[in-house]
Amino acid sequence: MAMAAAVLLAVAAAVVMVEVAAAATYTVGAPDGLWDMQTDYAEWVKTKTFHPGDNITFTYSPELHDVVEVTKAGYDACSSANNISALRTGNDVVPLTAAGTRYFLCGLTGHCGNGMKIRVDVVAAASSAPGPAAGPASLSAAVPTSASRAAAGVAIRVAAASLLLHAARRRQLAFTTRASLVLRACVATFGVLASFVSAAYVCSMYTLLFSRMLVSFIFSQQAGQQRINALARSIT
Ligand SMILES: [Cu+2]
Repeated sequence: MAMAAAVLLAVAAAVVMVEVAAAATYTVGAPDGLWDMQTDYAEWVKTKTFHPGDNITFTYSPELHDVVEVTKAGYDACSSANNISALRTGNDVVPLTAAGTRYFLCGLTGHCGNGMKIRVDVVAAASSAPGPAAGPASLSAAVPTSASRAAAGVAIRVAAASLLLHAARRRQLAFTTRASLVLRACVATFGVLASFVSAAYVCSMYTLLFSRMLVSFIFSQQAGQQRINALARSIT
């Protein structure tokens, strides 16, 4: 049982690791900042490696900022004129679906010029070198890698599920057996107790009845004797 638990734990950990590897969510600017004018985004992205499937979240006050996805030209010129999309909920999640470079900036006047712009390089999972050159070649190379990774993930999940199911069935069986044993023991104990209690009850009832009969018999005898005595006295 302990062995099975250890195996299950290991499988669960593996599934979690696959899950983590498959999709990470980064809050832009965190932990030192957020989507604001204080954060150095060039520094922030240096410590991250973005893969297809990851998400980036822009967290900010929508009264103060927004998020505009732009082209490289827009990024370089701090222009949101020909934007790809504009977000302004204050908690915008952007899925990084494919390898390539994405550009975002704040569309409010002067903010981009003050550093509110970020370039996100999304690289294929197998490539450990984060680089800006995420061209068509690495994109096509990423396809079989991510496919095999997904297959491995599915296989691990299926194995984990069947193990869990097996363990659950065994535990259920063990539980049912134990439960029926406990139930039977309970019924037996209760039966013995109940017969004891009922026997004691019947006994005490009979004792009570008998003593009452005895008492009333004695009293009636005494009363009869007294009446006889009184009668005898009145006669003599
Ligand atoms: Cu702004």
